[in-house]
Amino acid sequence: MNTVRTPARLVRSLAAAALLLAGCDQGARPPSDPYDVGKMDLKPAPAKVGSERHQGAFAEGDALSMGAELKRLDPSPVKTVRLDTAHKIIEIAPGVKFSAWTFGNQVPGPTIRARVGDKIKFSMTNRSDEPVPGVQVTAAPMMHSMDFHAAMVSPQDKYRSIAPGQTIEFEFTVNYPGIFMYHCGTPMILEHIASGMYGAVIVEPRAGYPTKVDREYVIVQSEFYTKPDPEKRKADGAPLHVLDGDRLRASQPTYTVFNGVHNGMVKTPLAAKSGERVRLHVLNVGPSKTSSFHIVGTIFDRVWIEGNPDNQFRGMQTVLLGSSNSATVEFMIPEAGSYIMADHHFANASQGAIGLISTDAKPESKDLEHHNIPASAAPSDPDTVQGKLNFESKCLACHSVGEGRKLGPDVAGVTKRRSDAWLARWLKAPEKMLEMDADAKAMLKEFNNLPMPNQSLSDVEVKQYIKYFHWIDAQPAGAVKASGAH
Ligand code: HEC
Ligand SMILES: [Cu+2]
Repeated sequence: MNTVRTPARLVRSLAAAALLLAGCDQGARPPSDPYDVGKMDLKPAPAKVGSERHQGAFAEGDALSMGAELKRLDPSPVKTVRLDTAHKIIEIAPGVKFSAWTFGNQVPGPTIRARVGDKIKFSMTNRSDEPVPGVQVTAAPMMHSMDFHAAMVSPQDKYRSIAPGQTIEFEFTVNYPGIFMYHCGTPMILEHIASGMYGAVIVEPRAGYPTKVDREYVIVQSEFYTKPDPEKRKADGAPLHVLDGDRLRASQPTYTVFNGVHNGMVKTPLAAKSGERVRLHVLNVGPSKTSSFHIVGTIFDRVWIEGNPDNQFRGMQTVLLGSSNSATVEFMIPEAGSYIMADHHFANASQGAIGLISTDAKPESKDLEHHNIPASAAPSDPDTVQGKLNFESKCLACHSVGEGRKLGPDVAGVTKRRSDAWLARWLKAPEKMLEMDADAKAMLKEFNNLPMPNQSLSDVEVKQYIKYFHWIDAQPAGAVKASGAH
């Protein structure tokens, strides 16, 4: 374009520029760079490695979401996060039991949500040497580590490998907004990632997102490379599958999935209503394939590449994600229907990278698929729902619902053998009850003198667990099952 500038205009613009410069001279700051390294925390304290092992739940922290549904941002500027490594048999497709290595006892690991400027206080015990309740076969104990793409730290210090039984602790501040992968960085990294050791950190801009949405979910795409166990071992009566090293090195997955499950979220779609605006945080962890993420029936109004609103595209049909690339996408659900999320590399979709966002979905059941818990009756009262979610994240390591005893008793029927007052006292301070209450003492004996650790529960949480227990006991026998060890 040719704009002819008259001398008068030129003079005016020069004068304006001069004024601006003069403004600077008088102390007015230029617009500040949100990524000014001067304001970043780039000197976190050295990591600590110790031999005291953590024994409670494998994942702990208010900033964690366990499934596709993303919890609201926890307002605390310091996020205390524990993700222990554990070996576990997971079901990646109907009947396909896979010997996985995990963060937080699930694949993908829990999602951490934070805001730019927040400090993450992270700790992890390598518990790969622990027997999994109810399962005979697990992988041999081994070294593991944690590599956070959301951090700016010395990898030699923070991301070092720790031995079974060791605990590592380190802190870092999240300096950039985005959706960042985390994964195990212990050689062979490819094997550790392909075995399930990954998850997402979602970092909001300091001032929040520029748009408002009705729903928010996280989708993690990944590949599994499996073969039937050459030793023909079984898990829960089904043939065990193990990592196929040849397929892995040839980038030939057997399954490509969303949130750890073949056709993840087809049986239990994500919920949305027509007219609503939905935000999806999509991370492709690979380890080796690219995703062409698409939703049949709508258009991405906004795409923030890597989850940072500074990297914005409008009106996109797909978003291309290499290994460890991510995007936040926002779109409308126009009319009633089931909108299909798929990797538009259709070879990948045919391996299971498919899910639904549906106006018919029951919101209460959407988290179930992810936990490998059979979809069954679901509560609707908010306290009961919260009690259930908390139970699934904090208590399933030691308890089941209707699936028999694990390290602790099966909680099905607990409201029939204990009063609410007894349960409240127990949940608040099991160690005190074990000192003075005869029933508690008898129970301790029955459970191999393993005392239930105090779970530091608030009164509200205690009330929610008790409500959930009452809800379980009001269902027809056998209708509710949760063991977390499938
Ligand atoms: C590390 C394992 C562990 C974890 C985690 C755990 N518990 Fe327990 N729990 C036990 C054991 C073991 C017992 C049996 C009593 C004992 O030996 O201390 C028990 C007993 C109980 C009982 C009494 C059951 C009965 O039959 O009367 C309830 C209720 C209970 N736990 C609830 C919970 C809740 C809720 C959580 C999660 C917030 C939880 N537990 C987390 C190990 C655990
Ligand atoms: Cu590892």
